[in-house]
Amino acid sequence: MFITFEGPEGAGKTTQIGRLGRLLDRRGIAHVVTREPGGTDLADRIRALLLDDANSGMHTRTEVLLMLAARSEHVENKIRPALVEGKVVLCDRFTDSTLAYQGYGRKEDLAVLRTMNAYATGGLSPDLTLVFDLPVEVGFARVRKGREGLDRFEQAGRDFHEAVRRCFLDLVEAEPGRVKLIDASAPEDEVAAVVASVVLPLLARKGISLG
Ligand code: Z5A
Repeated sequence: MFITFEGPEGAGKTTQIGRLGRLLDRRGIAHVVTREPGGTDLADRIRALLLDDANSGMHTRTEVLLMLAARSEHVENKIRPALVEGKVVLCDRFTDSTLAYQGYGRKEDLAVLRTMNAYATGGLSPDLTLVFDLPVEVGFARVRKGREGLDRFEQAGRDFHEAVRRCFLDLVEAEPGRVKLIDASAPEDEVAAVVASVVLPLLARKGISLG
C-alpha cells in the first residue's frame, strides 16, 4: 500500500503523517514514513538546492528536472524496496505536488509533467492520496507562526498558492477513487480521526491485519 499526503502549505500533512505512523506502530503494521522532495541522502541534497532561497533565479525547467531527479532516486532506492517488502509507505507529497506547484503554480505544461512523472516513477502511482485542504491564508498563518525566513516556495505569492490549492481540488474531482478530500481546517484530533477512518478500512480490504 502506497499512500500519499498532499495539499497546500500548512495543511498539517507532516503532523498527520506522524500521527498515522504512530497509529500503525500501535497496531503492529510495518510501514515507512517518508517525504518529497527528499527521502534518501541524495534526494535530500537535491531538496536543499530546491528550497534554498539563495537559488531564487532557478529556471522552472531546472526546478522540474531537480524535483523529478529526486523522485526517481526516492522511488527506486526507498519506496519500491519498502513496497516489495510488504510495508505500507506513507509519503508526504509526491507526483500530484508536481502538477500543483510546477503545473498550476508555475504554469508548466500538465501533459508534459504527467509524462515526466511517469518516467521518474517508472510508472508507480499511489493506491490512495489524501488531500488536506484549507484556505490559503489559514495555511500561511500556521506555517509562519513563530518562524523567521521563508523557503523558495513559501515566497511565491498568494495567486500561486491559490492555483496550487485549485489543482488539488481538481484532482479530488477527477480521480475520486484514488484521491480523497480531508477538511484540514478542523482541529488536529478530528483530522486524525478522519484519516484513520479512511485508511484503516482500506488496509483491511487489502488483507493487512489491523492487529
Ligand atoms: N514541491 C514542489 O514544488 N513540487 C513537488 O513535486 C514536490 C514538492 C514533491 C516542500 O516543502 C516544498 O516542495 C513544498 C512544495 C514543493 N513547498 N511549499 N510550500 P516542505 O516539505 O518544507 O513543506 P510542505 O510540504 O509545504 O509542508 P508545510 O507547508 O510546511 O506544512 P504541512 O506539513 O502541511 O503542515 P504541518 O507542518 O504539519 O503543520 C504546520 C503548522 O500547523 C504546525 O505548527 C502544526 O502544529 C500546525 N497544525 C497542524 N495541524 C493543525 C490543525 N489541525 N489545526 C491547527 N494547527 C495545526
